[in-house]
Amino acid sequence: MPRKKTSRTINHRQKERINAIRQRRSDRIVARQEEGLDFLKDATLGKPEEGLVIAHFGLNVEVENSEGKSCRCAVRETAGIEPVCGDRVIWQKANSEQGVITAVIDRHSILQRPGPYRRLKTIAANIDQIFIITTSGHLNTGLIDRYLVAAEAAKIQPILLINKMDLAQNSDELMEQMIPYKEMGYPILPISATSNLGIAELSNMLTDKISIFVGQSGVGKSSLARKWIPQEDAPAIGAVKENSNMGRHTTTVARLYHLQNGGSLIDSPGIREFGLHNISRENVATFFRDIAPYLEGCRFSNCSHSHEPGCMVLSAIKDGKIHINRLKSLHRIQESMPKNNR
Ligand SMILES: Nc1nc2c(ncn2[C@@H]2O[C@H](COP(=O)(O)OP(=O)(O)OP(=O)(O)O)[C@@H](O)[C@H]2O)c(=O)[nH]1
Ligand SMILES: [Mg+2]
Ligand SMILES: [Zn+2]
Repeated sequence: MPRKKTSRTINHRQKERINAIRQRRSDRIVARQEEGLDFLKDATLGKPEEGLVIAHFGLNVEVENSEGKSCRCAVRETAGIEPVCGDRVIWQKANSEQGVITAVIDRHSILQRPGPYRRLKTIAANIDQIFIITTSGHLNTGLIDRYLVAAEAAKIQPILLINKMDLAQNSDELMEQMIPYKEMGYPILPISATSNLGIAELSNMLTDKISIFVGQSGVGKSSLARKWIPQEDAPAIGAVKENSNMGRHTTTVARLYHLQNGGSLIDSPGIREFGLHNISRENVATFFRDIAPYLEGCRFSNCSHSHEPGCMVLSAIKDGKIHINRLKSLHRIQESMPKNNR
C-alpha cells in the first residue's frame, strides 16, 4: 500500500514553540550554573593552576591538583565546554574545599555517546585505550561491534576483555567466536576477576596509560578496577540479577583512579545501549576494520552490501575473508541509525 506522504517542514507556530522550549531550557541551565557559583561571591580566588578532572556529578566537578589533593569545583561559563573525567583544566581555589574551573585544556581524544535532547554526551577525555568488557556468559558481539566503531572513530586503541572466564562452560568455543576480532588485530584477553586469570597481563597493559573500562552493567568493570586501587578508594561492586545475569547499575558516575603501578583508570557506569549518533549511516562501514578495505571496490558507490552485483564485501565473505556476523552487525547498526544521521 502506498504510504501517505507527511510534510517534514514545520510551520511558524511550531517553530516558535520549539524556540520557546529551547529558551526556557537554556535559562534553566544558566540559573543552575549561577546557583552553583554562589560561593564565589565573596571569595578571593587563588592563582590559576592546572588540574585533572577525576569525577563529574551534577554541578560539581572533582579536580585534583598537582599534589594529588582534590577540590570540588563549579564551572565558569567561559570554560566553553563541560569538563569530563580525564580532562586537564585551569582552575582557581575559592576556599579550602571549593574552586572554579575557568578553562578546559585541548583534549587529545574524547569518547562520546548520545545524551538527552539528542545531544552528544562526552564520557571521558584524553584516554589512551578503551577496554571493552563482555563476559563468558553473554558474549555480546553486537555491543562489541558498536564500541569498536566508536573507538575507531575516536582513534582510541580498543582492547577486548572477556571476563568471568571462571564460569565458562566451553572456553574453546568462546574463543572461536573471537577469531574474527583476532584476525583484525584487536588484542583479546580472557580474564577472571574471581580466579585472577589474565590479571597480571591486564596489569601490564594498564601501566602508565590512561584507560577506561566500558561495558554493560554487571560485567565486572568495578570488580576488575579494584585490583589496582587502594581499598579505601575502591569503587563498590553490585550483585547481578539472578534471572537475567544483568547488573544493577551500581556505578553511577565515571571516576578516574590512579593505579598503584602507574597510569590511570576510569571506571564507567554500565550502559544499556551505545548509539553512534556522530557517525552517519553511510560511513559507519569505514570503521569496520575488516570490511573497510573492500568498500572502494564495490561496483555501486551506494552499495548496501546485501544483494548488489559486483559487491566486493559479499565476495570477501564468500572467500572467507570477512565473517558473515560482522556484516550482519554492520546492517543492524545501520538499521538502528536515522536515515539522515550525519
Ligand atoms: N564469577 C565471577 N563473577 C564476577 C567476576 N567479575 C565480577 N563478578 C561479579 O559480577 C557482579 C557485578 O560486578 P561489578 O564489578 O559491580 O560490575 P560492573 O560492571 O561494575 O557493574 P555496574 O557498575 O553496574 O556497571 C558482582 O557480583 C561481581 O562479584 C568474575 O570474573 N567471575
Ligand atoms: Mg561498576
Ligand atoms: Zn558492496
